[in-house]
Amino acid sequence: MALRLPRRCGGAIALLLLVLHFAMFVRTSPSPNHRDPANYQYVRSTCRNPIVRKEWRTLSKTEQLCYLNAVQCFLKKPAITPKSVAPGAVSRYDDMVATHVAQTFSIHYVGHFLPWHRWYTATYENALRNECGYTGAQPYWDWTLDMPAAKFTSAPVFDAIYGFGGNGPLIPVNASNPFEVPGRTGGGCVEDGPFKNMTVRMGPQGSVSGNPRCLARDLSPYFAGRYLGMNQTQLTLAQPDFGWFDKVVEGGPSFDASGVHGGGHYGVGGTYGQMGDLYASPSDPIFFMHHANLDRVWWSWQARDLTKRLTDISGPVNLMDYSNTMGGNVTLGFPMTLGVNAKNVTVGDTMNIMAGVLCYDYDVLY
Ligand SMILES: [Cu+2]
Repeated sequence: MALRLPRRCGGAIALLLLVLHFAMFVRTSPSPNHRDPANYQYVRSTCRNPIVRKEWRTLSKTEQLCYLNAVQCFLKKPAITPKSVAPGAVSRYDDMVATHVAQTFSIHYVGHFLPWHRWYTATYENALRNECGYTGAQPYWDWTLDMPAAKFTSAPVFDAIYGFGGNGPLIPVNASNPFEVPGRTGGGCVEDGPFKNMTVRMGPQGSVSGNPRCLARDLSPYFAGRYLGMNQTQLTLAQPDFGWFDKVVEGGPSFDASGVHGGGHYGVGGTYGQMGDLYASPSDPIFFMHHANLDRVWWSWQARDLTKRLTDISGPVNLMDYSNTMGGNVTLGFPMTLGVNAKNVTVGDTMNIMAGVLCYDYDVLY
């Protein structure tokens, strides 16, 4: 199926600027959601015109197609990762996945999990804009709007034309497989949508040598229903400090201990889809929609008390080392890298989405 190309993605710049201006004008009055109104303006001191991230279903059809078109472009751009680092990387998209694969065990279940993925998502957003002519902001997927579980598979993000396509056909799991995600319904190659013929190359597991395969999904409405509802999101937002907040977002390593993070990954990726692969999960373009919303959860939490939470960071340097037996806690000066994809930054550089290396906002916060 050919992707229906939007007629004028770049030509919409003037209109977009108008919309952004309007959005900014609207945001100068206290918003209906939980921002810290006394402090929300000062955080923008070095970022006068943030691009505004919006929920997928609120974009116009043209905006949706422009975004999907930019992702297709990025999938075709040649890789820049040296062959010695990721021999199998062919596209710029592979460059992004490769750096996630290579760092898997140093960027999850650590204090800088959220900062690293904030910088990673912003870098992807910048690449779509700078290298593929996209003029909008990274959209987000607010999964709470697709609850309860019975509504999950009809979420707009899974639309075959104005979305990322849907599930794969059911592939049974051997009964002894310990990684059988409860409620899984697919597992095969995605059968419709713009990524039906996408070639995934990085992974599985830690491999960056190139293993061409299809994009697979294994939707579990049941699993999504357990972790992606407003109740779990509110529980997350109610945490008193960053240490607890991050733990509740990430959850534990087993399916039964997931938070909103695992809810999106296993709800979409199940057992056989890339979204369920801790290493190669960014292979599914829906990854960035999910992580933009996780970032929005974090920013929503920060915005409720900016004075404290623009600098509140903690959590282990080493994987799951919550009692610090292997090392210490992450601090604002902790360095992070995305390899060839972006300049190196520190955790502190990513704490404010409207300062320094970051300049975006969200239309609505939780
Ligand atoms: Cu990740």
